[in-house]
This record gives sequence, structure tokens and C-alpha cells, in this order.
Amino acid sequence: MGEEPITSSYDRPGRHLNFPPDFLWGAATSAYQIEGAWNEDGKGASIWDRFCHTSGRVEGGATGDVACDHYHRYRDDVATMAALGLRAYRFSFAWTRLFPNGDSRPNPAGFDFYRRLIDALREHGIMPVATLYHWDLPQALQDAGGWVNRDTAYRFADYAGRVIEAFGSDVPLWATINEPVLIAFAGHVLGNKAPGTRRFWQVLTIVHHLLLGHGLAVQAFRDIAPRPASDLPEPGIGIVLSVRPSYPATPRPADVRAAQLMDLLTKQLYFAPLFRGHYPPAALTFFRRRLIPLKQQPDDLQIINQPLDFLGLNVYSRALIAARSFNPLISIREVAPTGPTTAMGWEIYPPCLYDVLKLAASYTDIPLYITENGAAFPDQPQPDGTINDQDRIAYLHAHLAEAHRAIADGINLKGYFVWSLLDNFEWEEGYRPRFGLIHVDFKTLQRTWKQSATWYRDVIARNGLRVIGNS
Ligand code: GCO
Repeated sequence: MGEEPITSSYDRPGRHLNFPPDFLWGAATSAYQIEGAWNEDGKGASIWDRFCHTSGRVEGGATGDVACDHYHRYRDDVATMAALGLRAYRFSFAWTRLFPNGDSRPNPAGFDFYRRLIDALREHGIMPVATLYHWDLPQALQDAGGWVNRDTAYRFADYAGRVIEAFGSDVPLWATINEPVLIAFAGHVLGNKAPGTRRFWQVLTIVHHLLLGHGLAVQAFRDIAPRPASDLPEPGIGIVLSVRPSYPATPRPADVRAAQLMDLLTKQLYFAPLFRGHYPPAALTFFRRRLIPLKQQPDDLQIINQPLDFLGLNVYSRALIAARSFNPLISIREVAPTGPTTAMGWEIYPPCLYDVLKLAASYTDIPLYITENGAAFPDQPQPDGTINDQDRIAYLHAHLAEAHRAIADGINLKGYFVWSLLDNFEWEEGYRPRFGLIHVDFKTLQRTWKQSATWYRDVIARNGLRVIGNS
């Protein structure tokens, strides 16, 4: 962690950075990372249940079996959201809590849970923002081939349609899929996330089926055309992309080319089909030269390139990229940052948030939301039990200053969601990384506000940042 609090160049002492009056201040979570109750009330197994129950896949043998026990404690957590003054809360539906086997047979208890959660949010005046797929594919569908199987895209669209029919009037913002790039690469190439396969030759087909599922789900949303509840805005649908901008580690032409290749494979490969209706030719050439097939049908790209109502962007850090010689598969390597980092080892580089917003705005002028931004730090409680996470406050402050700079430059940024409301299950790294505004003792499940929670509450109340020195 850096010695000095990190601030962006934009952030000059004595300023007050006001955000637009309707700016949507929120916090984000996902089902598998907080709910627990992994097999309760009829819920079926997801690929993350199977992954965690497979020895050696998750640090310390941790699982999401209990997680934050949000399934039982959701009312208290919603009360915490209200005390924070959140305008919105981004959560995800657990597909197998609603359809245990990934087919069309519903689990009424699952629908009842999400009805109660959404009603509790609405009672507190908090806008529900829902993600339909945050990585927890039904294991039954994985057993049938998962995202390698084109049929999974259609199963996802059917599931999405049924959920939108049930909750469409009470959820103004619907995200189809969270971070297709990580699903494809972490889940199916690196294998460090569920389902934990390593099939590089199938990666482009998996990317394609994820985007096809997204497009089909958007079509289902348009066909259903949910009418809003009287006090809510017109529902809209979008997707959430993880964007980690690549910067060359040195000005050497080889490193510049390596950074461009990384951006091609992790950003343009998604932005181009979603917003321009075609895959980048250079990406197709890259995969073709490695004999990696793309199985598509004539209308697929038209289905993928559906008009969207918003784009969600998950932004945490940047990547320093250099060329790597003699590697036939991919001549790229990531260089360790030299500056301050979070507990994930991610560089703290606030201007990356501005750069991501500029990139997104070059593809589309629809509303943008930072659907995730946050940082993991050790967060050791003081002897009196308080958690003085000044490093997280500095991180959030500096990144919000960049968000404000983007808005000032005319970028259509409409909201910001801190990752995360609660310390939670950080995938293969278990519970060690703590991202929450609210500390969770995973032995007792007791929630404790960190200083950053109080700070964020005041930012929301002021609708902006007070810039005093480097705070
Ligand atoms: C992601 C997921 C979150 C993570 C968060 C911290 O972006 O990987 O959306 O589930 O927990 O980003 O890594």
C-alpha cells in the first residue's frame, strides 16, 4: 500500500466536486458471493458449488455454502443500505435458486426470496439493479457442455425471460451478463474460476455463446416490455463489461504492440460485436492463426448487436503489458506494478477509470454506470473494534474524482456502485480479500461499518466529494 493517500491529478484541495442531481449512488454484490444457503429451499447446484466442493480449487477450502448468509439476513442488510443512503443496490439472481436444474421448472421458494428482497429494497426507496448472470451457471447445464454448447445461450434467454416476467416492473436496470471476458478466460482458459476448464481452443466459441445469450435475453426483454411500477423509471437492459485498460510497460514498440493486442482480446472483442455488430478482424485473424474456431450462424451477430439502454463498466485497475518472446500461444506478459497496490496486488491508478469511460463513450452514447469499483485492503479492526480503512477511502475518493472529471468532460456517466457492500466470497481467493464497506466477521457473521461506509454515506448525502488536502 502506498505511503501517501492516492489522489488523481483532477483532485485539487479546497474544491467540492458536485455530482448531477440524479446521480445513482449504489453498492454491488452478487448472489454466490453473499447469499449462502447453497442448497436450501430447493436451490440447485451451480458450477460454483461444484468448484468450491472440489478439493484444491479455492484458497483454504473456502466455499460459498454460507458466505454472508444474506439469504437469511437480507432484511438487516437492506436496512444497512438504507442507513448508507444508497439510491440503488446491484445484486444478482442465482439461476439455480429460481430454476434448480437449469430447465423450465421453477422453484417457488427461490422466486419468493427475490420477491421479498426486492420488496424490502422498494420499501426503503432503494432502486433494485439486477444482474441475471453473475457466473453461477446451473451445474446441470455445465454437465451438458456449458457455454461451449450453443444451447446454453438459449437456456439463458429462456431463464432471463421468466425472471423479467416475474420482476420486470420492480427492477429498472437489468444487466444480462457480468463480465463475459472473465467467464471465458478465467473460467475456461486459465481455469482459476468455475467451471475451471482449460480449453483455449474453445474460448472464442464460449465468448460467442455468451454474447449470443446476451442478445437473445435482450430480445426477450424487448418482447416482454415490462411496464414500470408507478414510482419507478422505465425498465432498461444492458450488459456489464470488466474493463482493465492495458498500458505498455515501456515505450518500446514491442511493448506497445503487446498492450494493443491485450486490449484487442479483452476489450474490442466485446465492444465491437455488442456496439458495431462485428468482431474485430484482427482478433479473428489472431484466433484463426491459432486454429481456434468460431462457430456462428448467419444471424448471430445481428442478435448480439441489440440496441441497449445502458452499459455497466467494472473498473478496478490497469494492466502494464510487455511483449513476451518465444511463446506461440500469446506473446504478452503482464508486468508487476511499481506503484501502490491493493491487497489483490492490483495497481492503484485512478486515471484508468476516466480512460475506461472515454473508451466506452467512443463506442456508444447510451448511459454508462460504473457497476463495480472498489479495493481490497487488510482492514484490521482496532482494539476498540473500529475499522479505520483510510486506504479504501483514498482509493474511492480518487476514483470518484476521475468519474467527476469524466462527467465534466461530457461523458454520459449516470451512476456508481462500490464493490462491495459487504466483505464477501472473493472466488478462488476465498474470504481473505475484503472489499466491503461493511466488515463481516465470517465466524459470527456480524456486520461492522468501516470508516469508508460512514465516508460513503456522507458522499451520498452531499452528492459529491469534499476535497480537503489529499483526503
Ligand atoms: C468481478 C466480479 C466480482 C469480484 C470483484 C472483485 O469483477 O470479478 O464482478 O464478483 O468479486 O470484481 O474481484
